[in-house]
Amino acid sequence: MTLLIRGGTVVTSTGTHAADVLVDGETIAALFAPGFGPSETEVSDIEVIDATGKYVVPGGIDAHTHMELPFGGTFASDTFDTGTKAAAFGGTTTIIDFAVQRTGENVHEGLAAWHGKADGNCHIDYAFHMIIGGVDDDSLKAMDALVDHEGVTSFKLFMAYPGVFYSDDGQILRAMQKARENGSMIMMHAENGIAIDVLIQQALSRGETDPIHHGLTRPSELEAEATRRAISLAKVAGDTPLYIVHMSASEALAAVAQARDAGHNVFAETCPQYLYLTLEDQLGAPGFEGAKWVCSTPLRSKHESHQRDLWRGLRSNDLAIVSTDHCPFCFKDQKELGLGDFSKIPNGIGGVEHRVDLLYQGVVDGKLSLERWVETIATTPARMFGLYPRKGVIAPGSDADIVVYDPDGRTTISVETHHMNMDHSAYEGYQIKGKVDTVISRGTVVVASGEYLGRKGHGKYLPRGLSSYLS
Ligand code: DUC
Ligand code: ZN
Ligand code: ZN
Repeated sequence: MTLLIRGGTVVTSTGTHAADVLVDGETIAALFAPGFGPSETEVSDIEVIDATGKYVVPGGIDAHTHMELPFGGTFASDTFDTGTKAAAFGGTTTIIDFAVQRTGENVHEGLAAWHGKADGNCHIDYAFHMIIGGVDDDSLKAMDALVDHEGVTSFKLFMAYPGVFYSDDGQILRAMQKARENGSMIMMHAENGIAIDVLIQQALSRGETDPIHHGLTRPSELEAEATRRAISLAKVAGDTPLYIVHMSASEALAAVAQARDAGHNVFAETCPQYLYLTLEDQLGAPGFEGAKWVCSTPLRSKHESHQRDLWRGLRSNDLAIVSTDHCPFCFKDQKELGLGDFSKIPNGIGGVEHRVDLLYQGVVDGKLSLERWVETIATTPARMFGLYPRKGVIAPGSDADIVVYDPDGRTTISVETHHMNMDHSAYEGYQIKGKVDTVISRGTVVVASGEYLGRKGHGKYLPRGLSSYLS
């Protein structure tokens, strides 16, 4: 099948220009100056997509999702089937999910389990990072094997969640030294979990059980402290590439900016929830309502500078990527596990369907350029995690993962209309001045005018190379 996307404005990380895009099979064949592409009479079996007045952008890459993650006595409520379909609706054509090794488990078995969940169930392409929940001789050896043979080239460690995923400083240093040897990236959940657990116990003993105390017991200073410590350990390990996930705090961002200015291989991402939602307005909602927004790192105070600084960090590239940390839990029976004790609320917000739209709203609001929108949602994730130039760019030879985005369309986010397996929306009622019009995954139209045309099993596993940003 040949597709011609005609009349649109192609946006890439480096510029915006009118062009027609020809897709042959699963890949992009050519870009033409407007009107210079083939006509219907010249090519048989050609489908023309009229993109007049619309942007033509690379399919979104969400580099941080947790389908079916076991957490807090339950599982994230999206399967690879429901979650990747929802992602496609929202203009995301690749996810990088986190396979899990928990303390005491075997890394290879953890990865195999993740393949078992995803294989044959995905609507869009997918890749894996690996959570290393128990750094020891075996898991360090497994890191080499994953880089060399499995296409897994990034490893997440946790400075939070003692007893679950937590690594101490010695374990972190060893994993960083290993990553330095094999060229992979260390991704860090940077919060001082030992200190946080003390604050949680003190709050609970004072009878402070509401969801807002989740945020109050995870102060931004403890995100910053962990971020600074992670950077120091990465330096000591030989300047290991370090990627701080789900950054929410100004002080942590300042630490990353300082390290980057000094020339270190330090990168960071933020997520839409930290750009739009706040401790007071969401986590502090009356009664138990705030449980919907319990995630870690937590939402920050609107009376502090965090959101302003995060938007600025996105513009300056101190924040390289916007991912979702998609980790949905239903309110009923899942978030409710923490009724009367905020520390038992499963941590996570679902948003895989809304990232492209929510960041486009940043363009509308004058906080990001169009090119930077594309860069932070697609191109940089591809480069950062070894998928470029197959993904993340509209160029001949790249996979035909393309979104036609309508700046004149309107999107209202609601549980009534979303496709994620969640009984509420973290962004209920949010209005976006833009709309995903058509979504193409490897040359197949999977969404057109709100209608779903894709299929479970279309999505393929993407073994990844090393990051393009590292020598
Ligand atoms: N943070 C979350 O909010 N959920 C899953 C894991 C994490 O680090
Ligand atoms: Zn995390
Ligand atoms: Zn996460």
